[in-house]
Amino acid sequence: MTITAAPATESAVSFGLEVRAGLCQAGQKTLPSKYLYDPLGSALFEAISLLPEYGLTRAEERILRRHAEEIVSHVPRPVLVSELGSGNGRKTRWILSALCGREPLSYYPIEISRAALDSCQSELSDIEAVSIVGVEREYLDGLREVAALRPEGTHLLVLFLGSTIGNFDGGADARFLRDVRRFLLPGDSLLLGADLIKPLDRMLAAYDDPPGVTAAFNLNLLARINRELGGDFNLRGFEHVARFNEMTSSIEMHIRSRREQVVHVRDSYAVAFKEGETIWTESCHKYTREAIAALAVASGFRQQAQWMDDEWPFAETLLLAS
Ligand code: AVJ
Repeated sequence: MTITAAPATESAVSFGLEVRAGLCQAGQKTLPSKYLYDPLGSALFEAISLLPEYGLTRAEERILRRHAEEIVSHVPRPVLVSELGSGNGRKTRWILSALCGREPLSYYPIEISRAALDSCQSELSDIEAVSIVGVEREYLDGLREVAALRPEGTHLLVLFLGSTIGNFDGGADARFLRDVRRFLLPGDSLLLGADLIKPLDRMLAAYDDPPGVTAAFNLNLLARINRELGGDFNLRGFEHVARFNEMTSSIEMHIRSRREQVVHVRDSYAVAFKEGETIWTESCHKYTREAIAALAVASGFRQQAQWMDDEWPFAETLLLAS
């Protein structure tokens, strides 16, 4: 298996630049959620997926395990599989196993987290007849590369699981899917996992668990800035906050400053916090089935089929590029 790796310096530079931009802007401070997944953050997310309160990952795993055969029966062959944000690859196993009958299959997971790519490759290495080619890139850059190397006559199946789509807030989800659609041809498909809206107490508990795993996952972003960018955040001066924004139908994760304080990143800049001021670190949009259907149409897809879990409202939708 080959790895298309981003030059290490390039990704370190964009992390530094995006952190600076997000912390120094006027108004609401922000940090991009994609940076939550360093090796420790990826391990903490795996722990989150085991929490009784966080049913999302298990719900999707049940759907894919139960319906993999039916899902792939809708996918035109021959097919090349790519995945936007594979994580540890555990959910993908069911799709890949269902797809690889006798003909060999190529699978291109796209991840900016090298740690996730490594665990994905070892998780899935036992599936014979699948060759895994990790692509260490931002989603759209990676998809452009994968689309360029598809053999003529081969269809693309793009997996976008785990409700990562929900991290694109404020209409960015439709824009992102339209960008994905541009790399596809009619007959290609997109399997989209989206978490559905559910009672408020259940949604809040999923993002603010009693043992504090999600809090550690969130605060690790500050620890990462300390480790990689020479920041001096005192993590005890900050706390995890999860709230539901009714207007946008999103859980928002923030990191709140417990007091007035000043933080430095290297010697190059200082960031002042007021007591109670927050850094917005993630949005997790919660969909209705109607919203998913509208999103599909708005971004150039046709809804082919949909599967749901009966314990935890979650929808897996197969979209066909129209
Ligand atoms: C991996 C993006 C789907 O939005 O639920 C879990 C990340 N954040 N707990 C989500 C997450 C806090 C997760 N996704």
